[in-house]
Amino acid sequence: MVADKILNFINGEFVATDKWFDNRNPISNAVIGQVAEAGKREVDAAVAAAQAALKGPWGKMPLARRVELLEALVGEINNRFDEFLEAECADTGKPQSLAAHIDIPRGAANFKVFADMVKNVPSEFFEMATPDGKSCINYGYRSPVGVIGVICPWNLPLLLMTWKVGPALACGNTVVVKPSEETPRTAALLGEVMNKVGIPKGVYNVVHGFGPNSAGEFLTTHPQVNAITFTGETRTGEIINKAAAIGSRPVSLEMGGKNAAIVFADCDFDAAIEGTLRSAFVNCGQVCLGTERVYVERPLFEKFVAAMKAGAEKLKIGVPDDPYTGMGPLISKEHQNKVLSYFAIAKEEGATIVTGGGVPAMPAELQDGCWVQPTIWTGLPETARVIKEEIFGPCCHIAPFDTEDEVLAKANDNIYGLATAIWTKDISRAHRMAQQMEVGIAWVNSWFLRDLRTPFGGAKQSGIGREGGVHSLEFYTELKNVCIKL
Ligand code: NAD
Ligand code: 6OD
Repeated sequence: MVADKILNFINGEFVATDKWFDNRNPISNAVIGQVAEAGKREVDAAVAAAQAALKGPWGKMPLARRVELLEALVGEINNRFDEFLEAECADTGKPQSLAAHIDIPRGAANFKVFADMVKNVPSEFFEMATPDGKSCINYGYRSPVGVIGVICPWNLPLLLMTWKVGPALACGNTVVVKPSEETPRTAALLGEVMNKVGIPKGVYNVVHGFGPNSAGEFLTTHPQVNAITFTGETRTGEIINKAAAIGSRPVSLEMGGKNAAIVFADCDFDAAIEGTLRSAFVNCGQVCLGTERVYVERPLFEKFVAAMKAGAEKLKIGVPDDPYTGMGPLISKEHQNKVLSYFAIAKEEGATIVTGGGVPAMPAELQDGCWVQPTIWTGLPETARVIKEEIFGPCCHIAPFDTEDEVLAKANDNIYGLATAIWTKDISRAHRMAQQMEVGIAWVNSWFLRDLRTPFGGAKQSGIGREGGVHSLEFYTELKNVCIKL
């Protein structure tokens, strides 16, 4: 059941405040709940609870017990799968078929993978001869960093929150989470799960609110927060990076992208179309790794554009519980206005609109929803704003290319460097291209295929740092060298 009052979760208790903001469902823009906004007082209480848990039961807990509790969390998320699904779809409007396949299972898997990781990860060891003819040994010992401030976006709310909270807790830290103001439900629901499985009070805290002069700013500027991990827009990441500089606190920033797909004429055509349709339109184009620029080798260009158009026009736009829905709404009216403004800019810049470019006709009860059409453009110069700037909607520009050098130069000519998808059957070319792309993640003949042991993060203005596998351990632990003279 979707609750209509969404509360902060501090020291194991649900906490209301005297300031509320609306929670809306993007399919109709209807208000479906009220969220208690955390002020300075609640953020202070959450950070104090997290510090106390660190020095108390959580900090003193043996690793094996911590791992058991994290595994129990996975079981309990799965027991309450339908509640998480309903909450996530109420906040985002995304198709249940998508959230049931990606958001909720990954929300659980993020705890399992990092519980396994901390159980099994080895430590480095060196032995050295000493001048007195004896020796010493050195080994690396990992301690938690402390209280981690976790600032989350709205596009994959549970998945991207637990992607941080899973490794943070596995490494013995405590957390204060600030979900996006658009998507507060699953973070709050996870508080119930924490209590149910017996995670000690204060280990997991949630404060709701906005960024500036609200919970986000209060949390990231709090001197008792020992490290900050953030996912969101690059502009916001820059503000958080400045806040983290006070007190020299570590930051991990996962930020915006303007990802290019590169399609060679020798590709598996059907796979390239399926992958590019998904990377442009899944989650209504609101995936940081999604493709907004597609470069297609000239002999394949016309056929590729025609197949993309057909695929986009086949997508059923609809509500979450319709099993045939292929695409839901954008997250909010504000974001709809932003995406539509880029649709207008594309027109002004002289784009050929292959398909879409507006708002779809919807039934009366959904007319105020945040809908846009899947949109494809061609014909723009590389300098066009819709080719340079992140839109974060269901749209892409498709351009032809003739040579590898040409396409590499175009694909890399952007301030962002998050991800790419390269489609070719030539394995040497695949390696050559992947190695020269200025990105954190290069997929070949696939997209969003994730092994959580691998490094994840962005180059250039797409991010600072890597998480995933042992790279998460680097961020969420303080690595100490212990040197013992024998
Ligand atoms: P956003 O930057 O607007 O908000 C993200 C979070 O930051 C929210 O919780 C927000 O309340 C908070 N925030 C805003 N201002 C703040 C401030 N001054 N201090 C502290 N907190 C503040 O991003 P969004 O609109 O929620 O998400 C979409 C963006 O996220 C896109 O740019 C997308 O590319 C990016 N993203 C990146 C990744 C990645 O892994 N690189 C993943 C998902 C989304
Ligand atoms: O799969 C992940 O771990 C991850 N961080 C995905 C990010 C998607 C961005 O929207």
